[in-house]
Amino acid sequence: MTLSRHILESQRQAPRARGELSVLLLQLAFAGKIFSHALRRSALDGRLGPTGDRNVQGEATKQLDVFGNNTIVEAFARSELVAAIVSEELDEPREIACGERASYVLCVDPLDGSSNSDVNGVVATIFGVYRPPRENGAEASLARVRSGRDQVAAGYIMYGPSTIFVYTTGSGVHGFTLDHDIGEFLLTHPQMECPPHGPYYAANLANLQDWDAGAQEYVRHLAAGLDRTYSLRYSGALVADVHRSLLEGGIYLYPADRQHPSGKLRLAYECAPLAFVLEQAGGAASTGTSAVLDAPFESIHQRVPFAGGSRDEVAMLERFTRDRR
Ligand code: AFP
Repeated sequence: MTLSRHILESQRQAPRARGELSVLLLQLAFAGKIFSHALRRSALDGRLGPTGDRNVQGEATKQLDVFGNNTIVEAFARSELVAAIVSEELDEPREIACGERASYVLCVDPLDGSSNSDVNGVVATIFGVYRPPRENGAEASLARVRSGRDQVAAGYIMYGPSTIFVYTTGSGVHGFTLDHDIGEFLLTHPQMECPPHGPYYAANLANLQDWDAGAQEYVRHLAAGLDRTYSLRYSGALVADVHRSLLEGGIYLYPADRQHPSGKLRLAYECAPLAFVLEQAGGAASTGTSAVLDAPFESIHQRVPFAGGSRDEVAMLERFTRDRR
């Protein structure tokens, strides 16, 4: 089963669908193939290392951040598929010429885990496709998005030993592995289900002293292995850690800390898309107090505390947070 056939078959389940979302998803997969090819050759082609610039968040950008961003923007620049692209690497949303008739806004983190890129570690592209309410035919814009619940599709492309495209349109989560020989994503992980609990936790423990008391006690509780034994796995790429939780169970968390009082991860193009995937697979994602998908949108690069993975571990974190408020 190719990704294209899978997307077209899902489209048939929605009789009023006009096919635009299908083409949009296929265009993302196309960008993923280009990026996957470039990543495999990045050391050979001199694409590793920093650019010397900083993005709007003040983070040093890598050449691959710029390449990933340009690949996505070019894949949509002359299409009428999206009205705008919001990206971690763009200060402002990129309005797409001719996109004014489009119903969707695309939010992307082109290169999640960029600190891994120079050490041949796992990196990923995260995407959320939003359909904001359009009163009186107004143009689709992120300013009209109320929360992550306005997503109609979300997923990620993970560039590891193999390249995997994982997506949801609200009817389960499906994973496809790129067969480089034939240039197709093929269904390898149908109807992914996140185990209700699992043996892993992922967090940057260097920040532990700066978290709120609930998060600190929660992680100490997991590490002590009082209910079950938990092993620490932290890759430096949110997607890789969430993907592990999705397949084998467990939790990834990046709580607020002194340096990041609202958390480090961005709501529109990191947390909400992964929350949609996790919920669709039977897992959960929380800000520590409520569902990430219910967090109201305020600005394009807004950050939130994030915990995502198996529903038992996420519920336990919420209990610790509540008890220490
Ligand atoms: P980038 O998207 O800028 O690469 O950020 C990576 C990330 O958001 C997430 O993927 C990691 O889990 C986390 O940051 C790593 O942050 P620390 O280096 O502070 O642990």
